[in-house]
Amino acid sequence: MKTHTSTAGSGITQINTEQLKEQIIRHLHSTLGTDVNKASPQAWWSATCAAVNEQVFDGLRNTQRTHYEQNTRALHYFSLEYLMGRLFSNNLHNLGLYSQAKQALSELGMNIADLEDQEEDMALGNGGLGRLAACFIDSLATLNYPAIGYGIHYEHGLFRQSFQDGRQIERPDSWREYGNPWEICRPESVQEISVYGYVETVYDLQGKMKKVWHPGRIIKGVPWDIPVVGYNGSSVNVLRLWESRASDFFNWDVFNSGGYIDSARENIEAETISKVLYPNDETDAGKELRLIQQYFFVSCSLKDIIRRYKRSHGDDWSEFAKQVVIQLNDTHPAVAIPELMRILVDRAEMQWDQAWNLCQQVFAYTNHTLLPEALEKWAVRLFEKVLPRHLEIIYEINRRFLVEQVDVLWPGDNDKKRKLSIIEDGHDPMVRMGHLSVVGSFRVNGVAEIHSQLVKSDLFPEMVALWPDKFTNVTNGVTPRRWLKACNPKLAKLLDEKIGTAWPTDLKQLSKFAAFADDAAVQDAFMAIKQQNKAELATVVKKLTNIDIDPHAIFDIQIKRLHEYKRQHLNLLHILALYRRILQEPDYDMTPRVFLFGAKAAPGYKLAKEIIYAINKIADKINHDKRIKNRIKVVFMPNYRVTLAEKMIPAADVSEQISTAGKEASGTGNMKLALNGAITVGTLDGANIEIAEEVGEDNIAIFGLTVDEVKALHANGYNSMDYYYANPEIKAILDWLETDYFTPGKPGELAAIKRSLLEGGDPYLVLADFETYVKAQEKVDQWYRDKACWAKKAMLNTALVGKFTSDRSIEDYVSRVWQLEKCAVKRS
Ligand code: BZD
Repeated sequence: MKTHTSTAGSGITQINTEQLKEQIIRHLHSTLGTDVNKASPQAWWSATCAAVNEQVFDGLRNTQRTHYEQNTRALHYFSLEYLMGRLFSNNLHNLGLYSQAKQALSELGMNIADLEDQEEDMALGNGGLGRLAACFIDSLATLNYPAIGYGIHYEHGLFRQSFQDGRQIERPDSWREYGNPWEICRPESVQEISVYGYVETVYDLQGKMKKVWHPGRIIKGVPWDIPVVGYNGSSVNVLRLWESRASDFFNWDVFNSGGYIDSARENIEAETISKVLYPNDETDAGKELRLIQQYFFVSCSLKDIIRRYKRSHGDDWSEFAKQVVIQLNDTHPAVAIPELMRILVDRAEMQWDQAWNLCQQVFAYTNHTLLPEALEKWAVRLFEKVLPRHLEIIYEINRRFLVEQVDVLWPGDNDKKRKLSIIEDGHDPMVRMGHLSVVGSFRVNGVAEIHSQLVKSDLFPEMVALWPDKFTNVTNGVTPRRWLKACNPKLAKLLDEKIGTAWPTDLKQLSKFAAFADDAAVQDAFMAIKQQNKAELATVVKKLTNIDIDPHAIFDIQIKRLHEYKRQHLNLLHILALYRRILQEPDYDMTPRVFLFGAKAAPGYKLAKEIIYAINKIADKINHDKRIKNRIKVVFMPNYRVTLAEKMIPAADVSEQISTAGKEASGTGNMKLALNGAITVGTLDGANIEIAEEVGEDNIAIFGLTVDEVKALHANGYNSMDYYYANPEIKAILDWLETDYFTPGKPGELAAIKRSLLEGGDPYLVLADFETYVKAQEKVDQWYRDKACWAKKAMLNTALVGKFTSDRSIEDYVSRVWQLEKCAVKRS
């Protein structure tokens, strides 16, 4: 019998297969109350998690003690979303225990893959922004930076998607219905927060004015800690998520006065706050509950930070900005700025200037979007109702900003004041959260080079004039532990053999793999792995959709949220063009291709849902059309999520990154797919530009208008009708959508797409980019015909995207924004 021993690093106890087996059985008995003969897979999974947690908690204690003893400066990442996915195999990999666990379980008669499937995804996020937060906390722990993630402990994460007659159906996600082994409740750190009510102006005995907020409701925040295990067991940091509960104090009052029902209602209302994640990405909901969610987690988190600070510094605030830096993941947590001001001015009785100075040293803000509809604004009346004192504070921040900054640089310029004001004027005045975030932060960053440039030139040009040094870039990245090592074990093994095992924490090492790009034997090995991954995905596809796909076809994958700017409908028009060509020319020569989609549409986003419906209907028609001879297959995978991404990405040949230039801030799926050897078909948008720089133009299929061309086209008046009449293929395809060809007996069911592209003016320039897109796809088809040529390009993609590790992003944040020191964890 082989006995592996863990290679885990300093913070974690080493353990071997035999010890792991003993621990699993012990937990089956004493934690799960069952035994090996009758335990369900769920019980085996829980027992294994409990065994893993013995190592995790060890690391957690060591890390927390070390940070406390060393009194380290720490990053506090504020994010409304964390899209964690599953933690089981990730924690095993990061502890260096995966192969031990696999062997231990196998000796106990269990298959590790079956146990992995027992776990629900922790889907507490919508898309890129939430997944980025998850990659970042992985890298922070791996790099030994003291950091804590703060967010909301949603009872229901992102909805589960299924299709009924091709239409998206949403069902609630109950990810922790039967408990979650990875989280620890911390009742000792409960916080209470206030909302609603009114503000009273009072004067003390010296005649000094004070503002007193009399809240209308008090809510309890209960923290749940999720250990974040660094790779090789370096540090174990914490993700602290707040759950809302009714405050005991508040409710007993009502209860005692006989208002049992009222008390129950208030309970429900308080608990509603952390009930569900808002499923809108990009467009903002603007609803009262969302503002309360934002304030709830921000206020709990700030109080938590201050409690910890006061433990070592008492009421002396002089070290606060040295100890604490807070990153705002988009504007969603920006209410932290007035909240910290309130705590400092109203509670700690600090002078305004001193408090403001402190705030401006503590906060930094990441922008993730330029889409106008996604720039968060709150109606002043709503703010006043929910957070009356904070609105006053925002007005004061704004007044001083306009007088002391704007009017000094542009004296008497009311246009500038109107543009820069945190309060947008109008019949329904609004609080602009982006403006507030820029004014209240010491640093502002975009998430890819071009995006950061556009943040400066198009979004906040005057703010740049005021504070040129405030603005910087940090290009996004992804963790190679989850997105290569764990999800693509065969490729990981090949890399280990060819370039050594340092790449998971030093991804630039991958460039050594470029030396093998012309080596026929390595090409064969690389392509054989891709082939096996494709065969495995074909099995998953069959199981989920009952569609047969050929693993020898090109696997062309578009996985991301459904949004017009991401242009899944451009992909669809290309599919229709190929289909039509085959029908018109039965011997049309093309490499067989499987088009795979994975995407959720926001439940209220009508056109996005119509696009899903159209893809499903067209898929159904094409997949059953014998004349196609399997040259095209179309699959819409239901319920796209992290776990499905982990199965699709290793199997991709082609990565669709086809947003309108200037609209996709960065993208991170583009990085994951290239890392796993997919060739990008993409526009010069977001991080695609930097991927192209890294892999070289021979190894990526770039098409479409550039950002400048997009701007020029809009400026000169874009008319999509011109393309409709000028290109017979476009006309035929769009007209096709109006017939009942894909929806027998129901003509017009797919017409919404045509309408948006013609009458709707085609805001995302689908028709303008159609022709070059089709050409790029033809080029890809030609490339694929030459196996050696394709293998080389695919291998070079893997080899040359080392820049896009989230470890590099974190080091960029550290040097450009956070100024943290690494802290090696000592074992007790
Ligand atoms: O953030 C995404 C951008 O669209 C991507 O280009 C970028 O790569 C990632 C990470 O920086 N933005 C989002 O995912 N945004 C949201 O999910 C979101 C959620 C709620 C409200 C508004 C936006």
